[in-house]
Amino acid sequence: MKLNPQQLKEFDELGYVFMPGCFSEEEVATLRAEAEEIYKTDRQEVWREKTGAPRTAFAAHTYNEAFRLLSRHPRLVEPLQQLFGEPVYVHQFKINAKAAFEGDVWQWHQDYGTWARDDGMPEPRAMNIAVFLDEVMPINGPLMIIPKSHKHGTLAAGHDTATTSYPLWTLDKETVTRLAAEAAPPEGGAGIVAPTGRPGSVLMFHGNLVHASPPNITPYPRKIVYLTLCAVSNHITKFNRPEFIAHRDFTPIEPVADDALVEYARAYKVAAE
Ligand SMILES: O=C(O)CCC(=O)C(=O)O
Repeated sequence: MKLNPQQLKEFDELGYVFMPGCFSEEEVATLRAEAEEIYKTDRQEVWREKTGAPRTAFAAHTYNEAFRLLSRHPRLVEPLQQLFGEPVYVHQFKINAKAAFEGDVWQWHQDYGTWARDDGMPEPRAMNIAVFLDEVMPINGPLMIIPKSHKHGTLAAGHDTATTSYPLWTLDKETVTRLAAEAAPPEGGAGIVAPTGRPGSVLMFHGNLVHASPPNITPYPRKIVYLTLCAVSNHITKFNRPEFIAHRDFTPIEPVADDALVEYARAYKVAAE
């Protein structure tokens, strides 16, 4: 699958492309069920909120077949090969839980800020692709983004190791206020958007796009997979973080067949009956 000229224009201008209905409910239901099972394990890759609720599960594509297929899916991989003009590899893979009542905040940040400072990634030629596993609503801790903020390069940031269980290079309030004011429509309104939608929706966003998410105090969980793909020639040069957080296998991804997840979901259903 390739991005069309309109999507390429939007990506350049706004820093993101939102694709509702990219995966069917049949494809996503299996991933959702598998994610719940992974959160129950005590693997080192499963990180928890301060309350003990799951926060994120790293690297599930290395030990779970459904997520392996997702990480190589042509609907996610081919648009990035197109944008970067070369093969890509998996830099990071997370299933963020944002658990009902307990999912904690993600402070304002740019992903590339962390990849550059912690992992020595040379250029912002890597991107997060968010795949919604649950319905993402305005009320259950959606991802919030500041359109056009990717045009500002990599901004000054502080290393936040205190407010949540996951260390992150975060932006100060003045910077976020300025960027949101710049992005606000001239007729008035907010300069921050929160794409919402059904499970199976996909959001691709530039590595320098500023984003965050609030806590989830609702009974509705909000699981999102973040697949981070990096251009192979732009691979990381520092190995400070554990391998399961910042991967060191720079082998180009060979996409699987477009129906690989449906086939897996059908076989999974038969096995469960
Ligand atoms: O899951 C979220 O709400 C935010 C995740 C995020 O910002 C990230 O992984 O960089």
